[in-house]
Amino acid sequence: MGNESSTVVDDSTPPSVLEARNLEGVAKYIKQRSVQRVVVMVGAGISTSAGIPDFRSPDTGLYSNLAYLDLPEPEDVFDIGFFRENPRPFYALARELAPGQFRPTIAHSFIKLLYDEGLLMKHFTQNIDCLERLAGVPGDMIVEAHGSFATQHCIDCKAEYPDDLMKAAVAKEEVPHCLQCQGLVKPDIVFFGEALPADFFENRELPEQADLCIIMGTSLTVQPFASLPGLVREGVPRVLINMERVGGLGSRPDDVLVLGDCDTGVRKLARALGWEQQLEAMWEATKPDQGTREAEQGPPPTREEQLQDEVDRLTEEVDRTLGFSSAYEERVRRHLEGTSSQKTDSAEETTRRTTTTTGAGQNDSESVGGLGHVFPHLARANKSG
Ligand code: CNA
Repeated sequence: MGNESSTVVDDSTPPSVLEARNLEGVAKYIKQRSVQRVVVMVGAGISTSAGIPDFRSPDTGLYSNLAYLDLPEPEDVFDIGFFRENPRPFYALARELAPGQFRPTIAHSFIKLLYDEGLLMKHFTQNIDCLERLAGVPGDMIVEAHGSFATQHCIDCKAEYPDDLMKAAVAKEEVPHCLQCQGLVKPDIVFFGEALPADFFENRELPEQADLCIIMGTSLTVQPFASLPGLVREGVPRVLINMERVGGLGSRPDDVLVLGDCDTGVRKLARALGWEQQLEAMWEATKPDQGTREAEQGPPPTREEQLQDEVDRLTEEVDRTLGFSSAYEERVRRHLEGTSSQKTDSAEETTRRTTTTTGAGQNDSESVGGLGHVFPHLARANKSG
């Protein structure tokens, strides 16, 4: 079993199909039952080890950091009504999430391995980072339930917007405007209140045909995606690999709960299947080419530069903590004085309010407080502005 941080929760209910309610039992089931229709369902938690924050993890999740921006609700960053008023927080986030800067995790490679082994029926993802594609999973095996950055349209006249202009806008932290009507342009990511892509509804029933379901890195709180595990037939094992128990998983006799990080969980399952080396080799192949990287980014940092970076990082961390507490104090004070509860209703006012709240008695680097590590470009933007 090794020293995995993951804990297999094995309750007293005897399984009906599995030999045991653990990953060894799942591996035997896969081999002995010639499993061929595995449905995988994932969320932001499979990408956190790539460096992309999820939404809801305490402290590290985007919502705890976006809260500092003083949005009416952190979810508003993905709300179409809010976007119309103020698209900037979304574009700050877009730059962080946009494909091209992150390496797939070993959990993404595990999905590719399932495909190579001929077991994958469909991969349902809520993620917009395209990392499964980068890991080599073919596009027609993936249902991007919440859309992706692959295309973008004007939210008013619906005209398509060119890819190259979009990439440039995201990289430069600019809000792109429609070439035809000057409306706001948004990547075809599904915002709260918007319909899911047709692909989701066309494939939604597939879990009913699955002979195994693997769910990883999701809080299963966003509907209708969260309803997918419930469509898996009784008697078909469902494996949850997640930091926490979610979505009522564990309630059926053949549910297997692997509570811990996705990377450890998939490594453990691969080991039980005798696929460990293949998995590691597959993940290794996702490393960006070292030569190309050096050509693009210059030589690796010297020891002195590394030490300076570490000092800067620690300094930012201290600033961040201080920033949080002074901003909080300020907000409480203003709240008590009854001056802070006004909702702004224009993009300009929202920006101003954020700046006012965060800027009270702080220097520039503190003015984005805890967001520096999530939105470093905001720190730069504030400094230059
Ligand atoms: P969420 O609600 O933030 O939940 C994430 C879940 O993953 C939580 O239960 C965490 O405990 C768990 N988790 C976090 N890290 C790990 C880890 N390393 N190993 C195992 N479990 C972990 O995110 P959901 O995906 O459930 O919510 C759906 C939203 C998130 C979708 O609309 C996405 O578009 C959106 N999102 C996507 C990305 C991305 O594309 N990478 C990033 C942030 C948010």
